[in-house]
Amino acid sequence: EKSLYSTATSSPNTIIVNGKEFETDSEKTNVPQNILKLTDKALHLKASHPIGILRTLIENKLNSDDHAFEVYNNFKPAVSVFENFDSLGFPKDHVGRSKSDTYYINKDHLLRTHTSAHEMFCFGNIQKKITDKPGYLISADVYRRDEIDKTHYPAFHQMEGARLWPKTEAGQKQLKKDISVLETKLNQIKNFTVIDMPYKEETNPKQKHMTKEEVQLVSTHLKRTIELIVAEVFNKKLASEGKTNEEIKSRWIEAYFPWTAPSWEIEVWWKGEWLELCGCGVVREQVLTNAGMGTNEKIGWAFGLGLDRVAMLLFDIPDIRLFWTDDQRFHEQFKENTISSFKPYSKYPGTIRDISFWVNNSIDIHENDLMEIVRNTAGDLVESVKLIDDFVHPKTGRRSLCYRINYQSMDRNITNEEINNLQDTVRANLVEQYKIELR
Ligand code: FA5
Ligand code: MG
Repeated sequence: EKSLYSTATSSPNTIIVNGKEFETDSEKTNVPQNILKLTDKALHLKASHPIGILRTLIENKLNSDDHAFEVYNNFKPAVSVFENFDSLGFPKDHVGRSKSDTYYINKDHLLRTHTSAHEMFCFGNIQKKITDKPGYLISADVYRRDEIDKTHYPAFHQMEGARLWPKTEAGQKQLKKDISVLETKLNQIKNFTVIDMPYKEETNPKQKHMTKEEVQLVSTHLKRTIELIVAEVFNKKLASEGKTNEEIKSRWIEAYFPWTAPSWEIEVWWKGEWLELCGCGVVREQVLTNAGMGTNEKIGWAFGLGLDRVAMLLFDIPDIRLFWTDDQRFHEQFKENTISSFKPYSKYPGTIRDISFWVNNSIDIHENDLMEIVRNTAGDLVESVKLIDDFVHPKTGRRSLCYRINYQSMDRNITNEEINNLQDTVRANLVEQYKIELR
């Protein structure tokens, strides 16, 4: 019998991630081969790939004058549960830790779900004076078990940023100076508006060890930094379309992250909707002390920005799966340091297949489990999977689900026979693993 987790390159009880071997276990291991294959892609390092172009654009902007940020772009995606969750203060029962949301390599290791997994290490480098820069930027691929559609893929990219100042009078003076540099730059950008609200401690509590003024200063520097990134990126897009006078509108909303307080998210108005770009906040002291710093030593901020959706809109990319294609007709369209508009090379028609079944009441099936079976079977030939019917039979009390799968290739025609085979495999796997009854 073929196990989901066995590979040609390793024995059944181990898996290899970026050349490193890990023991698997029956309790936690749930990372499939088609996801492991993505861990070697490093799209953010490709200078003429949209993700790489966007990363470089933001790095250059942030490091343009004072070079305050150490840049880390080579962290591998296999990290410890401690790095990804514990070091950041995630509660033990946080949903993000569940197997239905996260790809586990084994009980102690997982594919990072966000670049914040490296905060402890990078703050540690500041503490140990391995770098003399007060801030850092990390870009990397991250992994989450998720639904499938045009804007969701189980792998995407984030850029993490952070910056610290000494919690002293001299530190505050420096912080004020740094803020005025940012404000001068922002004042020169005429087509950018931000909706922001005064800081509200009741709904977005600060940490006890910080004064109100410290929170005010750190968060002002944080917000102005992110606003500058947003203005830069969206102005590049407008310029590439010759629409330099168009308004860019963004807004700040309150948020919550276990390792920042207070916390926010920024959204940008684009084509009629608010697009969530980035979560951020004032770094909690626990993260700094976990990295070896003393209490009351430093204060600062951190942010985590999603690169894929921004790249989709900057380069007019209609489907997030295109980033991962090997098709040259995609790659030949992009050039280093250049924002350009993607021209779809061909569109093959999709084919819809529905699957209806009675759920087995004694075996839990999470929607992400179904997504994964579909993806393991059909890979990037799945365009989307959607729940179209969910009902409970009034007499028997049994639950019936119906999912609609759209099979579509970005680069070739798929035959009916091929789709039938895929669909049969999906059905058989569902029966075998979740003991459902097909209808
Ligand atoms: C985080 O991942 C936090 N680590 C961000 C952070 C860092 C907060 C440092 C505070 C301090 P969140 O899950 O909201 O937060 O993801 C951050 C960004 O990644 C989102 O704003 C969004 O732009 C992007 N993102 C999240 N999920 C997806 C997805 N499935 N596909 C594409 N982009 C996504
Ligand atoms: Mg979010």
